[in-house]
Amino acid sequence: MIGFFDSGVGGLSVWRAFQKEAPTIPLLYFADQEFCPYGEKSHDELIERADKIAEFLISKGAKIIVVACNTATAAAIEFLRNKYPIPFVGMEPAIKTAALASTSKAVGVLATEGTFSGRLFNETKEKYAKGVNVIIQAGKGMVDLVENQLIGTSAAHKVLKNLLVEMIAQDVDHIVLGCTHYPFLKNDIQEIVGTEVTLIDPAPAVVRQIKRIIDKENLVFDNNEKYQFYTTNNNVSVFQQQVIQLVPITKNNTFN
Ligand code: DGN
Repeated sequence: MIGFFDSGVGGLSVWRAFQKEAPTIPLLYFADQEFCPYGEKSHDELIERADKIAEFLISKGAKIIVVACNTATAAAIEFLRNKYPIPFVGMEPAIKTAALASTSKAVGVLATEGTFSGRLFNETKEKYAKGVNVIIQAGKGMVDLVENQLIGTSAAHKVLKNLLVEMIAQDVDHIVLGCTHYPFLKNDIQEIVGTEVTLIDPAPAVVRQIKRIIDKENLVFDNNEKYQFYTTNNNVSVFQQQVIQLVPITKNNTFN
């Protein structure tokens, strides 16, 4: 089994990309909704949560863990890799892809404060975005839009319009969706910025990395298409509705 975790349902954007490519591998998705959002939590708090969740996923049989959250990756992936013997795949800040593809030499990055303050983001920006104007914007309120099932609503439009003003003014031609919740708002964002701006979802690159690890480590799964979903929120039926709305696969699903 492969374990995925995030502060909430955002990591399902990575889960769905992997599930589409490898539909027979059993997957366990863990949403830490009781502690959502992760964006403004301290690195120490995030390490503590990631540690507990990894222990749980390994106890359930995870052979790989995907940290399907940019904020938790920034805070905790080194800790997890040092502590546990299984491979961990984290989220990559896709600035390199955006900077290389940009012709206007202006790119936008939407992510959480936690991601922007992490070493990974700043090193990647230094290394790969020289000579490119990188406009960063913390996506305040965007996680709530996805968690509260407000995708495609006028409330979503209002929040996003304010957040995107600066990027539009600076003439960006690519925007990185640097939080796993954000790809679920892709249509809403595209409507505001126009189709000439390319939105970059890092999920496909992460899926390629998971597949490389499966091959390299010769990992074998029992191919039973079983999907398990866990939440730390005590309202499992709300979680179930959220999952079905975002990744409408109802076959062989169990919820806890
Ligand atoms: N989905 C997460 C991320 O990719 O950063 C966390 C967002 C949050 O909890 N604020």
